[in-house]
Amino acid sequence: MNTRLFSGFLLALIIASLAPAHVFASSAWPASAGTDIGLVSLAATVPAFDASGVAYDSVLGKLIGIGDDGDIITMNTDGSGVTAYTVSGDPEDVAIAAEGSNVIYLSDENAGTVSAFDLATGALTGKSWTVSSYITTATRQGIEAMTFVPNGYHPYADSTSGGLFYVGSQYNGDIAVLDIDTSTSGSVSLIDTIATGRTDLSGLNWNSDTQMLYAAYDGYDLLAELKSDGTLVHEYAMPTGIDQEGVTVIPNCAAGSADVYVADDGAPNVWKYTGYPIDTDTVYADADGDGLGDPSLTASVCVGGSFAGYVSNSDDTNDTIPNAGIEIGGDGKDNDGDGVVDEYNMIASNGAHPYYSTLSAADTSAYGSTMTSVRIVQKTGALLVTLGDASVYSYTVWSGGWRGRPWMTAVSVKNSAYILVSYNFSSRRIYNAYDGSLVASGRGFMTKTNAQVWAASVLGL
Ligand SMILES: [Ca+2]
Ligand SMILES: [Ca+2]
Ligand SMILES: [Ca+2]
Ligand SMILES: [Ca+2]
Repeated sequence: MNTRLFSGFLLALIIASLAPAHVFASSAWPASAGTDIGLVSLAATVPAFDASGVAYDSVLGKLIGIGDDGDIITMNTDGSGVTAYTVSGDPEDVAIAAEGSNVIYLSDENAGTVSAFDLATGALTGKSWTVSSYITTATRQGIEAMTFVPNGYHPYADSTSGGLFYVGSQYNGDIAVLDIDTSTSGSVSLIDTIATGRTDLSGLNWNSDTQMLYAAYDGYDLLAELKSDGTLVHEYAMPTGIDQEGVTVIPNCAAGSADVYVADDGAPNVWKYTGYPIDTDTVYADADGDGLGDPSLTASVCVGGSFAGYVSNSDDTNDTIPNAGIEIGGDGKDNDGDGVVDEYNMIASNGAHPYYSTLSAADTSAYGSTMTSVRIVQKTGALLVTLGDASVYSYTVWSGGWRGRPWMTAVSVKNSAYILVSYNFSSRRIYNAYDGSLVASGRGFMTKTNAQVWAASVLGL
C-alpha cells in the first residue's frame, strides 16, 4: 500500500484503531542513518520505480527490487548496474526459494496470488498460486510481505519445495506459513498462521546466516526480528520519514554486522543502512588439527556456521601439539573430560600421547624439550614423565611398588627419551618415556656409570 495515498489524519486513525496489545518496547535504531542507493542509477534508469519490495540473491550477488506498478529490477548492492523488467499486476514483495536459480516469487497484493518470474527470460513462468484464502486482508492492505524460509530453519515438517513461504498481511500483521509446491501451479496448503501482534506488516525477509526473520512495519517505522516460529527477539525504531515497504538484510558475519536495505514506497528509493548488529558465533583456531581450539585466536562466523581451520571449542592449551584426550598438568582444567582435574595420564585411560608417541625416543636432544622431567615414586614404583606440553604420564614399573626397597633411580639415557630405571644397583630396566613401553632389562650389580654404558650399548646410542 502506498501510504502517501492517505492523509496524515487517516493514517493516524488507522494506527490508533488497530494498535494491538503489543507491549514489546522498541529499541533505538542501531545502524547508520542510511543512504539512498536508489539515487545511484535506479532513479535515472527506471524513474517510475515505486519501490515496494526488496530481496538479495547472494549467488547472483544482486539486490532484486519490486515496484508495485509492475517494475522488477536487479542491481548491485551499491545501487549500480540496474537491469529492469516489467510484469503486470501489483507485486508488493519478492521471495527467493533457490538462490542463483533466477526464479523469483512475487506476491500480488490485489490478486492475492504468488507468481513465479524468471529473470533469465524476463517473463512470468506461468506458475502461480492463489493464497488469498489463507490470510485476512483488506482493500489496499493485502499480502504486502513475503519471504522464503528453507527447510531446517523453520519449526515445521520439511516441504518438497525446499522450504516454506511466509506471507504477511498488511491488514492484521498475520503471517500465513504456506507450503507452495513450486513445481505445480496452484498447489498450496496452509501450514500455520503466526500472529505478529502488530498491524501494517509491510516487508518480510528471512536470513539463514543470522537465522532471523526481519519484519518491517511501515506505519510504525519499526523493524522487528523474529524467530521462524514467530517469537519476537528485537524491535527497532527505524529512521522515520520514509515508507518502509520492503526489507532485506545482508550480513557480514566476520564483521559481526549487516547492511539493511529498505524499499521506500512511492519513488525509486532504496535505503542502505550499515552497521546493523547481528548475532554471530565465535570459533577458535585449530592450527595443530587436534580438534581443540586456541582461545587466543578467534574468528566470528554466522550462527551455526563454521570456518576452515577453526573449531567451536577453546580447549587447546598448546595449538602446536596435537593433544586431544590428554590431561594437561597444572592448568586447573579437566582437559580429558574424565571429571578429575590435573591428574596423571595413564596409558590404560588416555592412551599414548597423540604427538609425543610419534617421535623417536632415540633423539638425544629430547630431554629438556619434548620431555622436561623424569622421576620415580619410591612407594609405588611409578615412573612419572612430564612431557613438553605439561602433560604428566604415570607408567607402572615393577608393579606392586617398591615399599621398603629404596635406591630406585630414573634417568634419561644420553638425554634421549629412553629412561633407565634401576634399584639397588642390581636390577635395571629401560622404558620409552613417550609410551611407557619396556625396551630392555638386565640384572647383576653395576655402578651408575656402568649402567649408563650398558643402556647406551643396548640402545645403540
Ligand atoms: Ca588445536
Ligand atoms: Ca593442541
Ligand atoms: Ca582429567
Ligand atoms: Ca588439566
